[in-house]
Amino acid sequence: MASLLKATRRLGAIAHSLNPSFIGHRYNTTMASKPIMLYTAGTPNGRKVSILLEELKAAYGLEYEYKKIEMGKNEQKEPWFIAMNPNGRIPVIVDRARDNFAVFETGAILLYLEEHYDKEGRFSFDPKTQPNECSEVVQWMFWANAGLGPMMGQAGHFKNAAPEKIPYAQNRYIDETKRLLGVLEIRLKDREYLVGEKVSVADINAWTWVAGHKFVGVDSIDEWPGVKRWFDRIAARDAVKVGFAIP
Ligand SMILES: N[C@@H](CCC(=O)N[C@@H](CS)C(=O)NCC(=O)O)C(=O)O
Repeated sequence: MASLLKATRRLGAIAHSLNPSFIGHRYNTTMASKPIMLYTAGTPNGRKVSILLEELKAAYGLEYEYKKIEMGKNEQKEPWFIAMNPNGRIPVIVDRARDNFAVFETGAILLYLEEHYDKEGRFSFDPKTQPNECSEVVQWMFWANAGLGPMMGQAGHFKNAAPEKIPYAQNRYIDETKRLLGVLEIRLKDREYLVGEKVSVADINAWTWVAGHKFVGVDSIDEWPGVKRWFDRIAARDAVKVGFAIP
C-alpha cells in the first residue's frame, strides 16, 4: 500500500512537471490549447463546474474541454486521477494556462474560476467594495457543500444504491434534505438570488443539487415557492442548459 502511494505521488509529480500536460496528451492533444481541462461526470457536482464554465464561455469566450470519467469503472480511483485529486472524486479541473495547476473540490473549483477567469465580476463580487456579498457567497457555498450536497448525496444513495433498504437511513437523509430546502426558502422567499442581485457562483453551487431533488426522493419543490421561482429562473439560462447536459 505504501509503495502504491509512493508510486502514485511520483506519477503526480511527473504529470505536473510535463508541459504540455501529461493529462492533455493522454486524452486529446489536438485541443491542448484550450486553457481549462475538466474531468467530470453527469452528477450534481460535475454539473456545477460545467455550468460555470459555460457561463464564463458565454461571458468572456473562455474555452474548455472535458473528459467524461467512467465512474462505473472506478476511473476516478486510477493513479493518474489520484495524482490530480487524492480524494478520487469528480470533478477536477486542470488549468493549462497556469502551468497545469489542478484544482479539486467543487467549492474550490468555482472560487478558483471566479478569481482567475471572472475578471469583470459577472458571477462574483468585489472584495474591496462588496466585502459582505463576498462573505455571503462563501457562507452559502460552505452551507451547500457541508449540508445540502452531502445530505442529498446520502439520500440518493440510500434510495437508489444501497444493497438493502434501511428506512431509518432513508428517512433521516430525506428529512434533512427537506429541512435544508426549507433553509433555502427562508433565504429566497423574497429575493431573486442567494447573494446580491445577480446570479453568482453561490447559486450555481447549490442549484445542481436542487435540480437532483427527484432522484433523491423529493418528488416536487412546489412546497418551497421561493426555491421554485429561483430554480426556474436559473434553469432558463442558456449556459445552464448547455452546462447541465455535459458530459
Ligand atoms: N466534496 C466533493 C464531492 C465530490 C463527489 O462526491 N463526487 C462524486 C460524484 S457527485 C464522485 O466522484 N463519486 C465517485 C466516488 O466516490 O468514487 C466536491 O464538492 O467536489
